[in-house]
This record gives sequence, structure tokens and C-alpha cells, in this order.
Amino acid sequence: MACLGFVFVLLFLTRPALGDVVGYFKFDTFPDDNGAFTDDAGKGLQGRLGFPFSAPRSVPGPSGQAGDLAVALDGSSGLATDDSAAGILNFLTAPLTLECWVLSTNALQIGRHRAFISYGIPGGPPREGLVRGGYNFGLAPSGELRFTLFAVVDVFSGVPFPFDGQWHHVAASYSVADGVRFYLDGAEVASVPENRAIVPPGSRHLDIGAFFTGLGRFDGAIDRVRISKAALTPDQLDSVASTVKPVRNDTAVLYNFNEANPPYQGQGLPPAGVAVSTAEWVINHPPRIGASAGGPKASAAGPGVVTNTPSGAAADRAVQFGGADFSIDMAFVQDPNGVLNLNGDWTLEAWVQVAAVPDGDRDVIFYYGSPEHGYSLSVNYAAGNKLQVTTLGIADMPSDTAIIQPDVWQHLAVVHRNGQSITYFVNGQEADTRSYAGGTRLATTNKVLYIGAEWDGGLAFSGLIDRIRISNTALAANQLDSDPLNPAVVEAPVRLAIGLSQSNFTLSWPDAGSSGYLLEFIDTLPGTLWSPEPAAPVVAAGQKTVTIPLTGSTRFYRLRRP
Ligand SMILES: [Ca+2]
Ligand SMILES: [Ca+2]
Ligand SMILES: [Ca+2]
Repeated sequence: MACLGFVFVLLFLTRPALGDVVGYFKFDTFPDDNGAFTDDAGKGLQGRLGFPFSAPRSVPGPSGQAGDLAVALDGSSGLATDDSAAGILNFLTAPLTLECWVLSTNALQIGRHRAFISYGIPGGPPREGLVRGGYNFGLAPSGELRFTLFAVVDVFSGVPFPFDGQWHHVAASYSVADGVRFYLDGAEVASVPENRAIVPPGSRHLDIGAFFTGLGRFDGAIDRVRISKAALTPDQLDSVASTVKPVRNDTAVLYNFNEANPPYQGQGLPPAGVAVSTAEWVINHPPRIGASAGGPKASAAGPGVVTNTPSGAAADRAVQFGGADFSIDMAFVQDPNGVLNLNGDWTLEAWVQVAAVPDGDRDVIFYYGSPEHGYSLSVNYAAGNKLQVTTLGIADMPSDTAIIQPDVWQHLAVVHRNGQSITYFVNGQEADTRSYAGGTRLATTNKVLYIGAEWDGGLAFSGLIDRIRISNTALAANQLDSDPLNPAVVEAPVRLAIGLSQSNFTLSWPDAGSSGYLLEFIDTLPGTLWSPEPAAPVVAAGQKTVTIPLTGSTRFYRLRRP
């Protein structure tokens, strides 16, 4: 038989007159218990719980010498190194020494857990599939230097880290005979008896500037992270700013961060690991639910997945943000192709249950774009618990009459008719309409949907959010996703299937829901002159099938919804 000479392409065109649900996030499905949620509109987007990760930057290092760089983290960043194959850092016993150079001005971090060097999984309540263990050096909420054997003990130094904008060398050594000794700028500042063993963690990776790839993200610069398989003496520490100590045979890893960007190559026991940005790490290692909160002041659950939902159905889930203490939780959806970037008609919807005691004047439910471009939906407490929509950079528009009650689930919607009006709905009932001709500015940067706060964590939401839906049309009241028990059904795309015989091939697709669809072909792509396939489809067993003779030339097919 002649070799098949055609290439087959699926194209699916939508009816432009009716438009589309471009974003639908039901928060019901978190595969593998990870904090990554699915895109229920089928647009190929993926959401993540926690603060978006920023990129690490380079700043001058502590030596002041040319070529000495350090990594600067802004509180939303971090680095991670895969140690799963070699297990070089997976110490089962003391001794070890953790040390680095640190500079920070942000004393607002006092009150939170902060990590400089963290290996494995922090301690906490038992959780299926999570083996807690490893070790950490960083700051306790008190602001003091703290060494931790995860799932065993926190060892407190009593010595505060100086948030004075100067470089400081910090170190903790641990040996069974000598306990934990803390050093600040090369001088021993505390000694605490301890002799327990290290619990090997279920994830063998090193975090720098964060715990567990996203928690407790540090705001400051870090350099010369060194992990040694020895309890180093003061003169063996890398605490002289001008002179980097040579790598020793007990140096498990040293990162000097002298590259201008990640990845950062480690030195030490081969194969020394490579530190990548946490933003890159999480693509293939999505953190567990609750393990990537990040940000300046995450709640303990930060953000949590809960079973309190509008439908109350067994499989329904919603997301909890913040608390009554000005804590800040976020989720986000990267949208590189601008699926959610709207400047015509649009409809924004969400189910929310707001806290009985609000914290702050306004809580953002979701926010697309940047301060001058995009749109947001919020609850304006200062205006009397009113539903508000904002066309970013143009207008803040609280409703006159759409009032949000605390502690009950409500469906909120705002419909924008471009050049005409904004209409507010609560529980599917129209509240009020105002004239508005200001339009919406497309986002040019930050093509990201931020959920639970503005782009930078501002105006953080407290309460529960479910079923965020964004449409690129002005929906009518009866088209809203306002039935609590019956979430909107998003039409699944109709897919073409291909079959082959000796001299023909067949194209088939589901009969249901495909009335009026046209099968078309073209011989070269790119191209615009598609021709209708003359062979008529045969309906059998719920499928429409078209049989076409093999021609030996290339041809592309699509199924188009007119
Ligand atoms: Ca849900
Ligand atoms: Ca350096
Ligand atoms: Ca708030």
C-alpha cells in the first residue's frame, strides 16, 4: 500500500456570535493532592494555589569584589535543587553544618517562619503520602536564628537576625557530642544540647530561601550557601567576607551564586547539585496543597481546600483564603496566550462566602492583569459590603444596591456591555445597572489571573471562593452560573477520530451536539480557502462518519462549527 500522504489536523472553531466561557475554575480537582487545579473551561490553563513565584535576581555579593554576586529573593521567590538521585544532602546522622551569608532590610518578616537552607519536608500533622523529615536553618517567628530537625525538634538560638541591610554570616553546626552551636559573623552566639537523629524526608530536595518549594519565602539576599558533613569549628566557617573558604572534602555543597542568573552550579561532593528557580522547579514538582503559600503573611492553611461549597455535593470543593487577621493568601492562573485578556463585552462571576468580620476596606475576589490594565471583581466593605468591579486604570465601580451578606454562599456577577453599561447580579437577580462607556484596557504584562488578592497580594480576600467563571460576552441572567446545586456545564470540544482501511480513510465525530458542523479540507497550511468535504456523513452508533478515498497527497481536515 502506498504510504499515507496526508496529515491530519483538528481544528475547532467556535460560534463568534455566542462567544465563550473563557475561564471556569471549579476548584474540585487537585490531582495527586497537589496545589494545582484544573481549568474547567478546557482552555489549557492550569491554576496553582499560593503566591506566584517571582524570578531571583543577582546583586553584589558580600566580598565586595568584582564578579562576586549573590542571589536576591523578594519574598515570592526561592531556589530548589534536586538531590533525589545522588542523595548527597540526605544526611541520616550528624554531624553537619549549615551556613550562608544573608542581607535583609525587611524586618516585617519577623512574626513568620523564614528559611535560608531547608532540606526535605517540614514537620506537622500526619498526612497521607507525606514523609516529613530533613533539616533547616533559618528564622523562627520571633526573628531569632533557628535550626530544625524536621519532625523532631526546633532548636532556638535566642539570637535575633539583624535586619540592618548589612551582610551577615550565619551558621549552625550540629554534632551528637556537642549539640547545636549557632554562629553570627563568625562568633559563637549560642549552644543548645541536642543529640537526636535526622529523619530522612520523603522528598530529597534542597530549598534555598524557602521551605518545601514555596513556604516561608525569604525577602533578602543570600550568598555562599554551604552544607558540610562536619561540625565545623569557628575558624573553619566561611565567615570572612573578603575570602571564600576553599571547598573541603567534607563540603557536601557550596553555592556561590556568581552566575548572573539561575541555574546556579554547586561545588562540593560530586555530582554537586544545580539550583534552579522555584518557579521552574514547581512546573515538574507541583507542591502539595498547603505547601506553597508564600507571600508576606500567608494564613496557616494558606490557601486551603475545603468541603464547604455552594452545592454541598460530595465531590465539590472550594478554596479558603486568609482569615480575620489580615493574612494574605492567593492562587493564580498563568495565561500566556491571553485567553482571559478581555476588552469587549464580558461577564465576571464567582461564588463567595465572605467572613463575618472583614479585615480591610475591600477584598479582591479575582484580578486579571496589572494596576493599569485588566479587570477585577471585589467586595467593597467601606462602601457597605457592595459588589464592585474595577476596570483597572480606568474606574472603580461599586454597585449601588448589590450587597453581599457574610457567612452564606452567594453568587456574584457583573456584566459589561462595551461602551454601554455595567450590570450587577446577586444570586442570579439583577441588582442595578449603571452607564459605563470607559471600556477595558488589555493587559500587556502580568497576563495572570490572581485569585484572592491583587497582583501583589494587596486587598486580600478573607473567606471562601468557588466557581470563578469569566465569559467574553454579556450574559443574560438565565445564563449565569447561579444555580448552587448545578454548576454550569461547559460544552466539551467535539473531537475528530481517524480510521484507515486498504483504500479509504474515515473521519468520525460524535453525532450528539454536532448538528450543523461542517467538515472542511485544505491542501496547504497556512491557508484560508477551506473547501467543504463533498462526501456526506453516515450516522451509526451515535457517530457521524465520512469515508474518503486515499489520494496519496497531503490534505488537512477540520470540523467547523458555523
Ligand atoms: Ca467547587
Ligand atoms: Ca557570591
Ligand atoms: Ca482583607
